[in-house]
Parts: sequence; C-alpha cells; structure tokens
Amino acid sequence: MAESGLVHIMAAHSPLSAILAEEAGFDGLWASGFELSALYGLADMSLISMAQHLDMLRAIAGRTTIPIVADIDTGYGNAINVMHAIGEYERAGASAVVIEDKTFPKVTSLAADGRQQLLRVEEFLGKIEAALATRRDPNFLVIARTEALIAGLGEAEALDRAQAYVKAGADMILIHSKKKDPGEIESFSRAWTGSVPLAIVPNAYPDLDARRVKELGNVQMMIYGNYGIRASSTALRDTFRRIIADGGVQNVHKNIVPVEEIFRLQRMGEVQAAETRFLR
Ligand code: SPV
Ligand code: MG
Repeated sequence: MAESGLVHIMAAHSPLSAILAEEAGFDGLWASGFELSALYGLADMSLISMAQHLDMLRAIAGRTTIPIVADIDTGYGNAINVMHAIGEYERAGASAVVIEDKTFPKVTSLAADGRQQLLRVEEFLGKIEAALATRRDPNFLVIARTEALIAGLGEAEALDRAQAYVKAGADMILIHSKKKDPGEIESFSRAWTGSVPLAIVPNAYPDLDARRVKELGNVQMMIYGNYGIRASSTALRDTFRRIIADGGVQNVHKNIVPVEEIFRLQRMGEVQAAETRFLR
C-alpha cells in the first residue's frame, strides 16, 4: 500500500485458486469466508469453523508468496475468542485480519433481506483492543469492518462506528455496501476524515473500478470478494453441462487447460527432479 497507494486483493478458496491469483498479478489474497463456505456448499453464516478456515489458509500460505488478508468474520465469538483467533492466524501465515462488527453467528452481507445484527460499539471496541493486544508483529494489520451500511443504519452511524474503531487502534477500516450503485461507498469515502485508509469490497457495485477509486483518495485496498468462486462455478457448470449434452468430452477438451498445465501448477517438474535425485 505504501508503494502503490492502492492494492488489489483477490479472493482465494483453495491453494490452486490462490496460485492462479498470484500468477495473474494480484498484490495479495483474501481468505474469504464466503468463498470457502460456498466451496463446502454451505451458506456464509458462521457454519464453517475456525479450524476449517485456518487449515485452508495454511494450505494457501504454503503454496503462495503474496500477503494473505484473513476474513475472520466476527472473530468466532467474543473478545476472548478473538485473542485465540489472532494467535492462530498470525502463526498460520496471515498478514492481516478483517473483523466485522456483527453478532455471532453472522449472516452473509449481500443476501437480500439478510438478518443483519450489529454488535454494541463498546463490545466491538473490546474485540479490536483484544486483537491489538494479542498480535506479535506490529505489521500484522487489524482491519475493522463496519456493516452499518449493510444493516441499513446509514452513513452517520457508519462514520461514527468507523471513527470509534480507529480510536481503539484499528489499522484500517473496511466499509461494505450491498447497493448496486457505488454512491453509498463513494459518499462514505468522501466524508471519511479518519487517520487510517479504507478497504472496500466491490462485489455488489462492480462499476467502481480502480480509476474511480483512486479519485476518492481514501481507499487503499480493493478486495475482489467472490469473483474466484463465481468464475470457477461458471466454468464448471458450462463444462459439465456440455459433456452431458454432447455425450462425451470431445468438444470441451479444447476449451479447458491441458493436463500439462495442471502438472505445472502442481510443480510436477520439481517432484520429478526430486525423484531422480533421491529415489534409489
Ligand atoms: C467474503 O468474501 O467472505 C466477504 C465479502 O466477506 S462479502 O461476501 O461480499 O460480504
Ligand atoms: Mg466474509
């Protein structure tokens, strides 16, 4: 962020999707709760456990080199749960966590008529302070996410909450919106006078591209929160339907990567070199 002023963070739900995001040139990875829930065929409603999310994050960290921003939802409970989570995520290889100010269990943000319940500000401040007191590396970012706009509480409430979270020591504020139009986010960003930068997740309002974001000034992180799982769902569905329709793989095999490309992503070359060297 210090170098470019705006970083692009792609959601990853697996090491393979993370490798592809790194190769495409993203600055970092978003260990997305939504994507991992969807990978398990589950709703993003605190059904995936911390252990499941951590396991995937460790696997991603083991196969990539760019920073990982961990989506830890509500922090898996109260401030004590947050302390436990911070230790685990820092050890697992995350560079940042995002904690949101909703009650546990949370409801996914973009669902129409989703039941959105926010935590008392005091209680959330305790969770931020607990996270900051637990981290070992001061460069491990604690990003506070307010869901005030998602809950329909308006810009004033979102700004008040965000300012309070910064006072508690949050390193960044993630402001989220489910409006199809970016106006709500643009308005919040223009009104933001806090001392830390903003992160946004342009899932619902795709028209807000990097050029427009740079004009806003305060936003330094764009998280592409569900594009990996949507892109792979499109590819899988189209390919599977085509095979059924055609009665075979004679057409689809030309439109998908050859198996040699999967070998490359699996680093088969390195494994074969190790075989030659060590298997006796
Ligand atoms: C996620 O990717 O898990 C997010 C972003 O938190 S969203 O699903 O849009 O809330
Ligand atoms: Mg999430």
